[in-house]
Amino acid sequence: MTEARPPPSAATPSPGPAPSTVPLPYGKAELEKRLGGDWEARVRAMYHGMLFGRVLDTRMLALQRQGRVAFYGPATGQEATTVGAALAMTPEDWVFPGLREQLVALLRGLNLTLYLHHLFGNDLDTARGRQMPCHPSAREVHYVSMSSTIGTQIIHAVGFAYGLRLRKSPGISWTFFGDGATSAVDFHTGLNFAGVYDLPVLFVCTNNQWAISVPNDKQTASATFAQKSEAYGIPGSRVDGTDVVDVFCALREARAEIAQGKGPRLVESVLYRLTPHSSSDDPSRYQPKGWMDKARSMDPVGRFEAMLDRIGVLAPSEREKVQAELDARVRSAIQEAEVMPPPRTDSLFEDTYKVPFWPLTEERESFDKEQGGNFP
Ligand SMILES: Cc1ncc(C[n+]2csc(CCOP(=O)(O)OP(=O)(O)O)c2C)c(N)n1
Ligand SMILES: [Mg+2]
Repeated sequence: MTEARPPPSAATPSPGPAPSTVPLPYGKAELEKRLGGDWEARVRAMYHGMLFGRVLDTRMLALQRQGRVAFYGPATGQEATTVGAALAMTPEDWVFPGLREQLVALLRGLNLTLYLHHLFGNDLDTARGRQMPCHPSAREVHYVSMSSTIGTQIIHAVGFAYGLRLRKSPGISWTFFGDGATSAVDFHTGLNFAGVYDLPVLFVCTNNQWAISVPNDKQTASATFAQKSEAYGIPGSRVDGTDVVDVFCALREARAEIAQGKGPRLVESVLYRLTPHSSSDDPSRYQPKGWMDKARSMDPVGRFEAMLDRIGVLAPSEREKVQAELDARVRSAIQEAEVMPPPRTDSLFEDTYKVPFWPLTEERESFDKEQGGNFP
C-alpha cells in the first residue's frame, strides 16, 4: 500500500539565521582578497552547495523516519567542510570518505537519482542493495565507497596516493575522517607511511567534537588533532569548520602544496554537527545542556546567510528560490527512485566472478529449483 506523500510543492523550511547566529566576519573586500576576482560566483556556488546538502539531509532523515529508507548518516552542520573541500578539488583527485562526505560525491557530479537508487537499495543501485544505504561509490567522479569501519579509508587513501605518484598523475588523494578515527591504528599507520614516503595525500579531520557519545577530552590528551600530524613529519593546521570561506582557502592552499610535491598535509576542521550521529542515535542523552544552542549559533548555513544579508548578495527572496529549486530536484529524484523494484533475487549470483564458478552455478540451479524455476 502506498502511504500519503507530502505535496511536492512544500519546500523544506529554511533554517535561516537564528537570532543567536554568529555571522561570518567578511565584507566584500575581504571576500575578494581571499576568493579572488570571481568571488561573487564562488560565494554563490558555496551557498548553493551547502543548501543542497541541507535540503538533502532534511528530506532523507524524514524518509528514514517514515521507514522508506533503512538508514541515513546526516552531515547537517558539516556543509562548510564538505563544500569547501569539493570546491578545492580537481577532477583528477580521488576521494576516500569517512562517514559523511556524500555531498562531495554529488558536487563532483554523482547523479542525484543514481544516489537515490543507492539509498533505496533498488535494482538500479550500483551496489544492488548489497551495501548499507548512504555508502555510495562512484568511480566516474573518483569517489570510493565510504568506510563504516572507522579509519580504514585512511590507509586506502595513502596506498592510492602512492599509486598516483607512480603513475605521475596530477591528482592527489583526499581522505576524510572524524575525531574518533584518530584513535584507530589506521590513522597512525597511514600518517606514518605518508610522511616517510612523502605522498600526495590530504588528510581532513572533521572534528565535530564527539565520537557518538565520546567527547574530545576522552578521545585524546592532545590539545588538538592537527598537532598529531607533526609527530609524523606532516604539517597540520586547524580551521573553523563552520566557515566555508576559511575551509575552502585552507584546503585549496594545502592541495596546491601537495600538488607541488611538498608532501602530505593534515587539516583539522572544527565544527558542530546539528543532527544525531545516525538515524539511530539520541544525543540529548549525552550532550551537556546548552550544547545544541551553541551549535545552532555556529550553523555554517546560518552564518553564511547572515553574511549575505550584510553584504547584500543573494537576497532572501533569491535564496528562497534556490531552496525551492533544490527541494524540487531532491523530491523528483526520490519519486523516480522509490518506484524502482528491489534487485532481482537471482542478482545474488552475479557480479562476483566474471566467469561463473561451479559451486555458484550449482547453488544457482538449486535455488532456481526451490523457487520453482521462477525468480521473482
Ligand atoms: C573500527 C570501528 N570501531 C567502532 C565502530 C563503531 N562506530 C561507528 S561510528 C563511531 C564513532 C565515530 O566518530 P568520529 O570518527 O568522530 O565520526 P563522527 O561520527 O563524529 O562523524 C564508532 C565508534 C566502527 N564503525 N568501526
Ligand atoms: Mg566525531
